[in-house]
Amino acid sequence: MHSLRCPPIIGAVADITLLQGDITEQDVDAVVNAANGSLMGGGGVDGAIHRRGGPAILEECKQIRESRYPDGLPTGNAVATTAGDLPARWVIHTVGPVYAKSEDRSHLLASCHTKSLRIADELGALTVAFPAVSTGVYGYPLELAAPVAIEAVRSASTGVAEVRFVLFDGAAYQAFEEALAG
Ligand code: AR6
Repeated sequence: MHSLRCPPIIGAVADITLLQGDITEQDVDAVVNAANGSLMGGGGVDGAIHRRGGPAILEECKQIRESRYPDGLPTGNAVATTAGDLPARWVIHTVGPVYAKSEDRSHLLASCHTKSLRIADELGALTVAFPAVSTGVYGYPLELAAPVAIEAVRSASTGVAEVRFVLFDGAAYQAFEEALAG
């Protein structure tokens, strides 16, 4: 039996959808993890993904650290691993910026989204779920992060058909709804 893998349709834009819920339950090709540079897990969405996805994710993260990023994954970058026991096929780990009042780090937050979509294209993922990167432990205000995330996805040239922002609570959902309308 032959299988044909189509190249990503570069030049296309993804449909953006919003959902209030838990990203670990999403039946998509890839879920994006709001990781830290160590790739060794943590709290928030990172903790939830590793808990529900099981040890296979951490194993692959360790290999990536050893082989490609001995000093850790730089902020604004992304790498992919298996999704282990999650419904998704892959986890794309990205490192968002820690919010700082004294410095505009929005380009790094935008980069998390464009680089994650680039990895999704390399994998052939058609549906990708993002959390609200940097808006938890890393302190990025939702009303600042949401428009950056939406604009980065809107302007990305990608073969991904659907980008689903999965927002954990009502406040995050509202911020993304306003950014999408704006
Ligand atoms: N599904 C969807 N969204 C979630 C979930 C979930 N299961 N759990 C939390 N959120 P955070 P960051 C939301 O802190 O700010 C970790 O320790 C949460 O409400 O997970 O990028 C890492 O290891 C918030 O809106 O990520 C890093 O050290 C959003 O996900 C650091 O936190 C992001 O919150 C990264 O901080």
